[in-house]
Formats: sequence, C-alpha cells, structure tokens
Amino acid sequence: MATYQNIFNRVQVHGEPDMGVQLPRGVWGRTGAFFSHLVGRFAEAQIGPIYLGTTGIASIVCGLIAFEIIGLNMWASVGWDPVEFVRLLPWLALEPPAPEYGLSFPPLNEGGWWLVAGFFLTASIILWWIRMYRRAVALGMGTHVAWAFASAIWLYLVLGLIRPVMMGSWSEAVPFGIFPHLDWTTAFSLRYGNLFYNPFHMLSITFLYGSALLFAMHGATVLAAGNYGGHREIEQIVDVGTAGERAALFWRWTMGFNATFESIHRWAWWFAVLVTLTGGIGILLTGTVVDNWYLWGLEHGLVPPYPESYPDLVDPAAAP
Ligand code: 07D
Ligand code: 07D
Repeated sequence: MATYQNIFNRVQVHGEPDMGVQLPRGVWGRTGAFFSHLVGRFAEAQIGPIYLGTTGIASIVCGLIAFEIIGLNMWASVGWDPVEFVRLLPWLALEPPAPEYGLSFPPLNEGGWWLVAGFFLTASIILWWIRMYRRAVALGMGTHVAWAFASAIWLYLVLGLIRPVMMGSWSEAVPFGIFPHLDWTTAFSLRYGNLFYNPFHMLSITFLYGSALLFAMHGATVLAAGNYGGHREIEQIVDVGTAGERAALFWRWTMGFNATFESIHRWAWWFAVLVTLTGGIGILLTGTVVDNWYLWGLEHGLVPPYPESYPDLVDPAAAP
C-alpha cells in the first residue's frame, strides 16, 4: 500500500512553476522559478520566485559589508596567511573596544572596525526585518513572522547595543567570532555571579526546552496521523477526515487535553518568542540592576544554604 511520505521518496510530478497569487506589481518584479529534484526530496522542489526588493538588496549589501570587515580583520590578525586563516578561523575574533574607550569611537584597529561591522550588521538585520514585514503585508498576511523575528532582534540588540550603552562602554558587548563569542558568554556568566540564578535565564531556558518539546510533539503527531492524510493540509481543511480527530483523541487519552489546529501554532509562536524576549530582559538586568546573581539568589532564598562545614573558608563569590 502506498503511504504518503514527504522526505526521500515523494513522486515529483510538475508542470510549469507556480508563480503564486496575482498581486499588483511592486517596484520590483518577481524573479523566475525552476525545479530542483534534490531540493524536492526534502521540501518543495520549486525554487523561486524570489522577491529581492529595495530593502532586501540593501540588507544583503550591508550584511556583506559586515561579513567582509569581520573576515578581513580576522585574516589580518594572522598576518594575511591564507592557510592559518582557514586553520584558525573558529578561534579568530574581531573584538569590541577596550573599556577605557567607553562609548567613544576608538582607532579602527582598537575596536573601531568592530563598531563599523556592528553598525552594518545591525542595519542589515533591521532591513531584513522591514523586508519580512512588508512582504507579509503585500501578501495580505498577518505580520507574525516579523514579530517573532523582532523578538530575536531584541536579544541581539540588548547584547550588542542597548546594554553596552546603558553600561557606558562598548567593551561590554559581544565579540565577532565562533569560539570567542562562546568565551564571552562564559565570562559574562562568571563576571555576574552565575547566570543560572538569573530568573529570566531560567525562563528563557524553560521556553527553549519547551519549544523543542512542542516542536517534537507537533511534528510527531502530524506524521503519526499521516496514514489518515493528517499531513495533507489542504484535504484536511476542505474534507474533514479522521486524522485530526484521532490526533486530538490521542492527546486527550495520553495527557487529558489537546491543542487545536490553531492553538498548537499559537503555543509554538509564544514559546519560541518568549525564549529571546525573556532572555533579553535577563541580560538587560545584568550589571545594570543586579551585579551578582549568586548573591542576589542568596538574598532571595534561591541559593541553597550550604552547611558551615568550613567556617573559616570565605566563599570567593561572596567576597566583596
Ligand atoms: C540553525 C539557523 C541558521 C543559522 C546559523 C548561524 C553566522 C555566524 C559569523 C564567523 C540556530 C549562522 C552563523 C552567520 C558567522 C562569523 C563572524 C539557528 C539556525 C547556522 N550567535 N552560541 C552558535 C550566533 C550568541 C552560543 C552557532 C549569532 C550570544 C552558544 C553560530 C549571534 C550567546 C553556542 C552562532 C549569536 C550565544 C552558540 C550555531 C547573534 C547567548 C553554541 C547557531 C547575531 C545567546 C553554538 C560554536 C545556531 C556553537 C552557537 C551564531 C549570539 C551563545 C556560530 C549569529 C552572544 C553557547 N552561535 N550566541 O545554529 O556551535 O542557531 O558555537 O546574536 O554552542 Mg551564538
Ligand atoms: C542570539 C538572538 C539573536 C539572533 C539574531 C539572528 C544572523 C545570521 C545567517 C545568512 C539565540 C541574526 C542572524 C546575523 C544570518 C545566515 C545563515 C538567539 C539569539 C537576531 N544556558 N546564557 C541563553 C542555556 C549557561 C549565558 C539563552 C542552557 C551558563 C549568556 C538560552 C544552559 C553560562 C546568555 C540559554 C545554559 C550561560 C545566555 C539564549 C545549560 C555560560 C545570553 C536563547 C543547560 C557558562 C542568553 C538570559 C537564544 C540569554 C542565554 C540556555 C547555561 C551564559 C535559553 C540550556 C550558566 C551570557 N542561555 N548560560 O535563543 O538570553 O539564543 O540569557 O547549562 O545572553 Mg545560557
């Protein structure tokens, strides 16, 4: 019996590319479209039409400028040796200015390039946000995708712009680089007394784990009802079969209640959005309102009171 499977063995029959709903032409036309068998094994086989548009092009240009500045600075840091550049790439960095520069503009080689790259990266990300927003409006859709993206941009802006400005120093910001940004993350947690005791870090982690759980439940449920056509969304909408009913009953059986076709997507949206929304709040409070999350945790009864086994020993985290 033929079962419907999207990955690996979907039959790829197609005619002309589907150019999408007719809309009044914008400043820019749509590009053409073509089919890729390989892509069709993982998703829709059709590539395009892509709408580049003014903000799209501007975003790509700004993104490329930032990428070039970061890459060239990293290359310069290994004396322009191409082999060393490739070998050490994950460890190379473009660091923000040193603390003595505060919020001023330092010489290019002492953090100035970091500021310029940050400016273009931020411009690129915001332009891409405008593009998503405007494309959704042009299609008569809601702007949910743009607002979810805005939540990620909020955390990014807190990390690299808002918090450093509130702290009065660019040196507080994240360096560009694969492992260097991980070192920064660890150092940040240590410097501010263990981020685990930051309740907003806790919330962020809860929503991160929750997002993974929800995604697994949703994906698994739809696939599990696949032999009743559960994954064939259009048929499910026009012709109510039993896939949705079975899936809903499955969850009522196993955990007592079930999401609806609509609410599962609202759950997913909120869980994902809250990861970076709460995360950004947690980072913004760090160093501005709370200097040491471990001591804050002690004060608020979060940190377990350890027995005084060694009364003469001073806890380094509690030292002034
Ligand atoms: C799968 C969608 C595709 C996106 C990808 C990332 C770049 C960077 C630039 C070489 C899920 C593209 C990467 C454009 C290239 C240069 C200069 C999204 C998917 C494939 N991090 N982080 C990574 C960024 C922060 C942390 C990986 C960006 C904070 C930890 C990648 C930002 C803190 C770990 C990356 C950012 C932090 C990572 C994989 C911006 C706290 C890992 C990301 C703009 C939140 C993991 C070696 C991924 C890793 C990892 C990119 C910010 C912590 C390089 C662009 C400062 C603990 N981060 N990150 O798949 O393997 O995301 O690191 O804010 O363990 Mg990070
Ligand atoms: C970075 C949003 C910005 C990204 C944007 C994308 C491009 C690429 C790509 C063309 C990720 C721009 C894209 C430019 C274009 C292409 C291909 C989202 C970003 C706009 N933590 N921790 C979190 C855990 C510890 C620390 C969040 C777990 C330690 C710091 C998350 C553990 C220390 C920060 C989380 C753990 C520490 C965080 C991130 C466990 C280190 C943050 C959520 C089990 C020793 C960030 C409040 C996210 C935050 C953050 C998880 C441990 C430090 C929930 C599970 C104790 C400094 N941590 N963490 O979605 O918000 O990021 O904190 O140990 O800043 Mg943590």
